Amino acid sequence: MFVDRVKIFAQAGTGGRGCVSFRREKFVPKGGPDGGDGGRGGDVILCADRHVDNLANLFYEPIIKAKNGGHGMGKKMTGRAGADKIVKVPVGTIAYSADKGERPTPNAQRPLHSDQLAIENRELAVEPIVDLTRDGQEFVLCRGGAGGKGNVHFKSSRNRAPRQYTDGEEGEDGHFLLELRTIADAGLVGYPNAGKSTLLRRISAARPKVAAYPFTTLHPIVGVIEFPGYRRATIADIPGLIEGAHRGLGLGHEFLRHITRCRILVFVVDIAGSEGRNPVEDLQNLRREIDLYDPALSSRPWLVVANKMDLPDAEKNLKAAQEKFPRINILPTSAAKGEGMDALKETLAAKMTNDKDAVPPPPI
Ligand SMILES: Nc1nc2c(ncn2[C@@H]2O[C@H](COP(=O)(O)OP(=O)(O)OP(=O)(O)O)[C@@H](O)[C@H]2O)c(=O)[nH]1
Ligand SMILES: [Mg+2]
Repeated sequence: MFVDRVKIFAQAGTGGRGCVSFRREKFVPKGGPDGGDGGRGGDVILCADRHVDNLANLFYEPIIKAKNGGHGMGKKMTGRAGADKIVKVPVGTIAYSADKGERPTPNAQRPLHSDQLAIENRELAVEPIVDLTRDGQEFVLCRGGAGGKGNVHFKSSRNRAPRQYTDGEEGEDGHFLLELRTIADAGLVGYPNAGKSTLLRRISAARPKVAAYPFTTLHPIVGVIEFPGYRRATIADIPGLIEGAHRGLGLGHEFLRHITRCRILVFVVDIAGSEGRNPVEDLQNLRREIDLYDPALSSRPWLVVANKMDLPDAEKNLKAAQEKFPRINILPTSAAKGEGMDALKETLAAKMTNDKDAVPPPPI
């Protein structure tokens, strides 16, 4: 299962209690206080890991607790520190605070509708706490409590047999919303059945499912393209978009969030119009949907892949598209036959190294 939004409850460990104890030893009368401190509680730490590709592990285990610290002991022994809880999350995970006081309800099977989520986000109206964008990046989500003090700390000339101690501090806790925004160099955007997954299979080693029905791809899949000279780029296949996605039609805008962090948008159209569609209109609709989702997205560098060139009518439609978008790079391909793949790869490589286009996407 692919999960890209999840609510969790995290609780760091409580510090151990300080100890009240007195030194007892042969020939050492009134040995004095020797109660040690409590150990610290463990932290809850988020760690970005490129080998994790979604948040499903947290979906099944939304309550995360780190271990408590051990209590202090006699002979000035400090209690053991509570073990940290390290939660592996995919690179591109953003954490928001979602504290409304309640415990997380079991996560709904499918994340809520995007508009609802947008409202929920606005309700939270919070800045992200952290954005984990690098592999191995760590963030302490909840800090463990410090250990309490043992009675050795309370001795003084007037208080020679102190019985005071302090309890350990409570660890931090809270509700958090974790959201994944896939980070890739390029994102494939297109209508269902345009051939996005077929294209990704051709140019990378990724193996998304391909079938002749709409919405075959249900969640983003990232592939790696190798360019000559040991250069590589990541490319994300996003589920098909349809007109009215902003109203929640099809899979809605649910997955567009994953292309907000792609540097280049690759629009894939079925140039043959094989399902009675007009490719030029398709392209305009896609651009509009992107713009409705986030106007900043429509100003990203983009190119068009005119797929299914092996079918009749493709040539004619390609000419029409080129006339309509004269300044845009339109690459004719046939993903099924593997034609035009080298040109596409070259264009992508050039676009990625081109300084002007290589602006890093905004963090969120
Ligand atoms: N004739 C022809 N058929 C193609 C070409 N590329 C893809 N197809 C076919 O189009 C159908 C849909 O391909 P997919 O790659 O699953 O399309 P998609 O864009 O990933 O679709 P969704 O995942 O549903 O959004 C499949 O039956 C492919 O075999 C092409 O270049 N020529
Ligand atoms: Mg697909």
